[in-house]
Amino acid sequence: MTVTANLEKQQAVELYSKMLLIRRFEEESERLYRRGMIRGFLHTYIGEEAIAVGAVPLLRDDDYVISHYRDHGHALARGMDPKSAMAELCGKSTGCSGGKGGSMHLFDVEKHFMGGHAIVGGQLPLAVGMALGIKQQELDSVVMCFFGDGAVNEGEFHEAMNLASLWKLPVIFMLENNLYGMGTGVNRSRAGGANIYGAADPYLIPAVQIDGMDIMAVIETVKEGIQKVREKDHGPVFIECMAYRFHGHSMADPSNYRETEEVKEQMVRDPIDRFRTLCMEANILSQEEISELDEQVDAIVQEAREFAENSPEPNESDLYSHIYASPEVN
Ligand SMILES: Cc1ncc(C[n+]2csc(CCOP(=O)(O)OP(=O)(O)O)c2C)c(N)n1
Ligand SMILES: [Mg+2]
Repeated sequence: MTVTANLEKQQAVELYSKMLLIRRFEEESERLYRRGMIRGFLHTYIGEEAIAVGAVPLLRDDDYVISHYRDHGHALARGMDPKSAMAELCGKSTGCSGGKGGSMHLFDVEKHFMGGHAIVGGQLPLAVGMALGIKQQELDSVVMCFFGDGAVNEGEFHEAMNLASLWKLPVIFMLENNLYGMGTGVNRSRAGGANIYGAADPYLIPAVQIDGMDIMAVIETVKEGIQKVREKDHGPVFIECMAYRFHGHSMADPSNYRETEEVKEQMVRDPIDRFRTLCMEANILSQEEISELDEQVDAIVQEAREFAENSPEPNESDLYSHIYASPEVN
């Protein structure tokens, strides 16, 4: 049986369109950054799209997703409106966080997309807290938590793994191992090297490592993981998705710590190219259909850009809303 044997045309259309939407959305956001329309930080997910698109759509509406600052892919895969995401990147009031969060703080409570967190590893204890809430309410929702290889060296990672396992909480830990944390290779920052999934062993959490740039592998593994975690008292699972980010850590990164050869070699694994080839070779999608989908995605992204450009900045009066403390204004 081939990997495409169970792939329906409609599913192929959805997976391809979603991955391409994320890619084109981020390419457009890079252009907007260069034009000064987007300021602050901008971390793209280019090269890693198969992880979010393979995993997130397998969840139910009452499940939760939480992510790190490289969050555009997870938010769009969860169904966030690209217009509201682009407006947020541009700091506009129509953005999902009112234009006050920016690229690293996308948020959509209705869709149970709980951010966008800039502190490396900061989302891990939050995911565990959310899962504890689910368990205490005796619900069967699950929490899918995305984080990078850099987060594994944080104390919070170990605290989160410990409590999630001890209390048998419904968390799917989705490690996106792209081999770098900013400019530092994982072999230079982690005792134990690049194969991280063994870090789940001391906490008795079942763990696997997969090719995170192969969307079919992501779907197969995550589907099984969700099923297990949803069982009462099963506890968490840990999925290490091996990937590579094609661009720098952020727009401010000239990326001169990686050899051009290495990047070129990794680009052969491009998840979108591989999936397109797979669908065409298995006669699931034709060249014409692919071209049509490409055009549709381009139109969505252009609409998002126009919406963001034409949206107003937040009002001065918004300065003091959605913050913890009420400032004393004299
Ligand atoms: C607690 C904390 N320490 C340091 C930083 C600075 N910082 C931002 S991103 C990053 C690298 C994280 O890499 P990784 O978790 O592998 O995610 P990736 O960027 O590769 O997706 C660091 C060190 C931070 N934001 N938070
Ligand atoms: Mg990394």
